Amino acid sequence: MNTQTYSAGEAATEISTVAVVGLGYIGLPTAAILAGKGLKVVGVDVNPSTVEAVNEGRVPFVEPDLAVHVAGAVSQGFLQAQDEMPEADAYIVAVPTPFQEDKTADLIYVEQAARNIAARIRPGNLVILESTSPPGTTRRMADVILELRPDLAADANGGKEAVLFAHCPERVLPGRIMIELVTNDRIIGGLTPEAASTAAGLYSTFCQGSIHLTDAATAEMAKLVENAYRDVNIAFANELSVISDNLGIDVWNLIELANHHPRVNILQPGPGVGGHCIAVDPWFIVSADPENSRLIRTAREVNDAKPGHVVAEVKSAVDGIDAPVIATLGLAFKANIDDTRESPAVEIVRRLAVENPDARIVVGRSFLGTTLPDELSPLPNVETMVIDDAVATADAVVLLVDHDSFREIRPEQLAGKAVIDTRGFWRATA
Ligand code: SAJ
Repeated sequence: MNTQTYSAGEAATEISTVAVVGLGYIGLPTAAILAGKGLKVVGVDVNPSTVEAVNEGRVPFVEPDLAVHVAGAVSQGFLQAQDEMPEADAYIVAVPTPFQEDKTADLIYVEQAARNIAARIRPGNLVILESTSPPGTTRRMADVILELRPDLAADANGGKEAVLFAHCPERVLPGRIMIELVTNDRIIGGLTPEAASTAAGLYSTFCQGSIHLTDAATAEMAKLVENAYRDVNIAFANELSVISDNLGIDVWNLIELANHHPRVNILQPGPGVGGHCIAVDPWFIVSADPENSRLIRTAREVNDAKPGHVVAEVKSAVDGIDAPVIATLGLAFKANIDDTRESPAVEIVRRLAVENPDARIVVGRSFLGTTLPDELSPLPNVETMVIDDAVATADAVVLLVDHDSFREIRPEQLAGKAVIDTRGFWRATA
């Protein structure tokens, strides 16, 4: 299929009802934005507390501006949530696609959504997969539906009536979702050209960026490639930080200087790479072609090894202190959000606690308050504490996430303590 591009507002849609399947970090913002454009949106989720929260106009997680969109859409009657699949003109599937032990994608939630859609779908309907998926998943989702509905086909042929299937990968950055949903360009890959252009019509109701049309497998791969590209670049920065530590060089200074070159733009090292996207998606490429994905695999391994490097650094900082107190700041996978999925910060705290049973790990309260993630709550030597007390009581302070609120910690509070700043956070304010 040739690549075609739509500009904002160019395509039209006859779709008036949309079911958004999965009300998580992508599904709920998308549902709220579509509802804000006057489409009738039903959000479908298996979690009763999510359904209840949305129907009360509340959001179950922290994302700037989302709450106001959801509350407005629900109060005006354009958005409601339920656990059953409704009939709709279009279905948007935004369910998790986790990876399994062997790093291959687990498509169980996509397949379950497909089975539920099969029971409701009518000729002419559109089904869009938004979940990040290995190449071939949109086709597989269509196959699950069409096996259950032999009266329908992905292409009108043999007397069957057509339904439309497309992949439209989400590309928004957590923390900026409500802005980027509207302003980012989108890629839409159809199983047929008609499916792609019909999906473009739906997305053009809110997307102000350009919408680029292609086939489904290319769209699936494009999304994986975007995140693998970022992972490889972060791995470069993380590898530099380890080399610099060994050579006694300040990596932040080094990167800042190198980035003055007009064609060099090195990213920032950190405690590792987390989140449900960049830490996961590159593996889908590796499992699609293990032999030829050497760089992508190595980047994953470099980033996954970074928490171990931080743990070793902290251990050496408190070496010789009897029953040390270690304050850790931040548990989320990145700044100013409450999402701890695949978070290197959680992994570092867990390992510090398990590998140093005599140490007390005090987690400074930020986005999660007094709640510890499941990986940490059973550990006897981990507790939360208000930030000032955690810092005051600690022998070593480990900054794991660059939350804005940590700016309130004054330099004199850190005096005389070992400071392990994995983000170059305090250096930036110096
Ligand atoms: N990180 C660094 N150094 C950096 C940048 C990031 O260590 O210079 C770390 C972060 O701390 C975090 C991880 O990488 O642990 C990922 O953070 P991120 O901000 O790079 O990306 P995500 O996971 O929040 O969102 C990414 C985005 N993809 C790209 O930028 C290519 C987003 O656009 C996607 O929509 C999202 O993945 C997704 O859902 O796939």
